Amino acid sequence: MQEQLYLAEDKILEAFHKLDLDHTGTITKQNLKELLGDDVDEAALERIIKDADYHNNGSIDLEEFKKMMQGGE
Ligand SMILES: [Ca+2]
Repeated sequence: MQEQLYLAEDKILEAFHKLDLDHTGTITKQNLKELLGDDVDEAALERIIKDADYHNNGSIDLEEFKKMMQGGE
């Protein structure tokens, strides 16, 4: 059980670092844009950020990302 939890945490961390292209410790709309390409819908990106942005500061930090990945338990 414990090991499974740890593994999940590890995977989340890995995913977070992949998305945080400029290694600022937060995932921004700009990060997602660079990752997904310029033709992606700006409003869709804003929605993704807003969904996870519990602190309402316009970017997703690790804490917020974890919450998003682990869902509302
Ligand atoms: Ca935030």
